[in-house]
Amino acid sequence: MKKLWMLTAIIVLWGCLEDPTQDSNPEEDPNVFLIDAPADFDWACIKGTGITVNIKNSGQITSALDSTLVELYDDQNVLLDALTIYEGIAEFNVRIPTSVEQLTLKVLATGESVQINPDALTIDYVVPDVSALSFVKNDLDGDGLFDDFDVSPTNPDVSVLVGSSSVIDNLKSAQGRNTSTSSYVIFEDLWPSKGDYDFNDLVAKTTFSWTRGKGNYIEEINVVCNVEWIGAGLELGLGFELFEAKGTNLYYLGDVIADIQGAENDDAVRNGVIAFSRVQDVGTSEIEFNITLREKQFKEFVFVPYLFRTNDPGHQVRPFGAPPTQSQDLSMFRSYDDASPNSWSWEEGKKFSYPLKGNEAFYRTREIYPWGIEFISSKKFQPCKESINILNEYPTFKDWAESGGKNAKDWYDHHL
Ligand SMILES: [Ca+2]
Ligand SMILES: [Ca+2]
Repeated sequence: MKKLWMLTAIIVLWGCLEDPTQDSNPEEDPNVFLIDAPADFDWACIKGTGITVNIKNSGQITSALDSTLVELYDDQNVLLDALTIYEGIAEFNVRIPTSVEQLTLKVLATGESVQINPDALTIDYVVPDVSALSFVKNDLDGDGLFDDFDVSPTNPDVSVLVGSSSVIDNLKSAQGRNTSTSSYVIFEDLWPSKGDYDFNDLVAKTTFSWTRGKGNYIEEINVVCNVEWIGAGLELGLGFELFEAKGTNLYYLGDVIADIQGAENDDAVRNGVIAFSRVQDVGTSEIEFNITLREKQFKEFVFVPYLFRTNDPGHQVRPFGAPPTQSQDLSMFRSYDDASPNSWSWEEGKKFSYPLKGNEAFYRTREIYPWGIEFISSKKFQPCKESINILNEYPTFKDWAESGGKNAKDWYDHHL
């Protein structure tokens, strides 16, 4: 009988250890993270969209605007991207907030602006009158873009630049463009255990700029990374993995980075760049790095962040639905609170829909909760106070998640 009592006591004690929240009633504790999100919710605040612009005249695709520029702007009039028209076509692939409902296409050769739906896969732009076009058809550096549109008319490696890095600030202001928006990533760092959902263990803001050369291929990428908040007691590093992007898909590239200035290559992750290895060393100072690419590798890109333990780089955390990097310790999946798949492959050319959803999604709990969330905002994000969960500081977050991302798409712009 005594043995049975002891066994009962151990079971009760074990129950307490396993679930420290069991005493609190979720209905009564205002700081419990309780969300009933749809099973296929991907926690995405950003959508990848592919928009093909066909330049047309008399019902046919025309090359009348070839070697001139077409630009795409968001609803805040921020330049998203710019492309040289080749054979009457320009193919945009941009990442925009899911809240954006209208984009503006600007055709520089005609000076016309057209409002477009971001979900439109194809746009026909009709040249009103080909005979009225009056631009000078001179391409001094032979990069495929006429001098009057070329940001650097004597440099064959640079025809277009997008963004606001210090390197290109002068050129940008000369063109009268707005500064670019920034991507944010916010993390809970206790993966594979759940944290307190204040999502403030690391808050990083990243701003990308890039140059395009002949054929619209990306030549150089400039990255400015600001750690906006560190709530972590752990020693953490932050890396970015580079992918080619087309619409909602990401593609694994070969080894495309020729040179990095201002940051380190991650030897264990193909096309991985380490912004910093220990956040305590950099604090909230700005980190800027420049990546030079091998020739003609890709036209559109996405960097997916990975948070890692300084002293255990295989222990990583990524935004919901990001696949693991090559250096993630796969044996950690499905341990503690994690409910990710436990295998993945990284071969060149492999594509996947980003973010991965449902049973395919990595870095998710059994309740389909995330450890990391990304968003794009032109406003300054307010990190949550320590151990106050995000539901309490961002009042529309719950509606956003429970509606499967249909409502309150810009929850991150509405702090309490
Ligand atoms: Ca040129
Ligand atoms: Ca040029």
